[in-house]
Amino acid sequence: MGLSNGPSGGVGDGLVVGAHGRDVVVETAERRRLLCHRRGKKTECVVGDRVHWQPAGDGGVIEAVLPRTSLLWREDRWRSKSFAANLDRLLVLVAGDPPLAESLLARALVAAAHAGIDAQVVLNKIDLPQADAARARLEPYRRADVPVHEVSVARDGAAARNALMPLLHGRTTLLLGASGVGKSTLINLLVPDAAAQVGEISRALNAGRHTTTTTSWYWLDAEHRSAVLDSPGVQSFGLQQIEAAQLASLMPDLARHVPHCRFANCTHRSEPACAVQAAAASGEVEASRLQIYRELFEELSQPRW
Ligand SMILES: Nc1nc2c(ncn2[C@@H]2O[C@H](COP(=O)(O)OP(=O)(O)O)[C@@H](O)[C@H]2O)c(=O)[nH]1
Ligand SMILES: [Mg+2]
Ligand SMILES: [Zn+2]
Repeated sequence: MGLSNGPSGGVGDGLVVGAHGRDVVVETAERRRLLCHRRGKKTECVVGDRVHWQPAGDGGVIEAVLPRTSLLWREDRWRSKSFAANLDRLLVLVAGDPPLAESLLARALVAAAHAGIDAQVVLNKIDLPQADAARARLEPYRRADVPVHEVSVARDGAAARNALMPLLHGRTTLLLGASGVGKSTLINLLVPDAAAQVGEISRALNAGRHTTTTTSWYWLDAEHRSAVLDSPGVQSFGLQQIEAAQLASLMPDLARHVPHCRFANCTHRSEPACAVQAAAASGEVEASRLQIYRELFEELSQPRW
């Protein structure tokens, strides 16, 4: 599938499968790929966006970005970064080695809840002894009804495929995980021509170097119905887009206790008759989760400038 011009004349529909700055790779309705440019703020678009484009020169120009069903992004003090638009699902990949980055996991789940995206966890490397510790730390998430799938991508690829393919079928899924958890190994297992797929997009964007900073798009099937998106190693995950007062409602294990706090505006830190703190004291809410809540609340309460 090479880069090509669209039909001369009319406006086309397309899907953004790569983006860097003002350069956007659009897959047309006929499954051809076209390098488009966007003109200004009005047509700012990210991977996953549906767009209208118009032929221009050798490529195209983005005319309009269609309304999104979702947008997942992270925002820290200085900048915000979009992962992708129109996602159906977030899969957070974790492992026992490197040790489970619980703060990253918790943040990703909060961001997904805020964006209205289904989120599930995949514990990889269950062949390693360190998997036991990770499994134990995932227990509060299981109890909060976050599905946790266990795989060993490198040691039992067939079982991993069988476990994960049904989750990906017919959807657009973002794969997120700290560096070293096995994202690339998993992509290569699920997408045999992954290198060719990402190569075509990065050549179009004229930059191998960009592949490490932008979200990559992979089709899982010839019909282009199931896609998995790989986001470059995420170290920090700012949640400045979220109000501190909203936070507890986005953490399902805490949220179920919130209606029982005495004060409607309870922040669950030191107020009397706080049902969240009571649940933590009784062990119903994991201490680590209340701790993460407090750290995030503090962070989101800082003045913004
Ligand atoms: N033991 C074990 N190692 C794995 C497994 N999956 C991936 N790895 C290894 O973990 C390391 C990091 O994997 P990689 O896919 O590059 O991680 P990424 O940084 O998330 O893309 C590599 O050495 C892989 O071979 C697994 O299921 N079990
Ligand atoms: Mg990798
Ligand atoms: Zn409370």
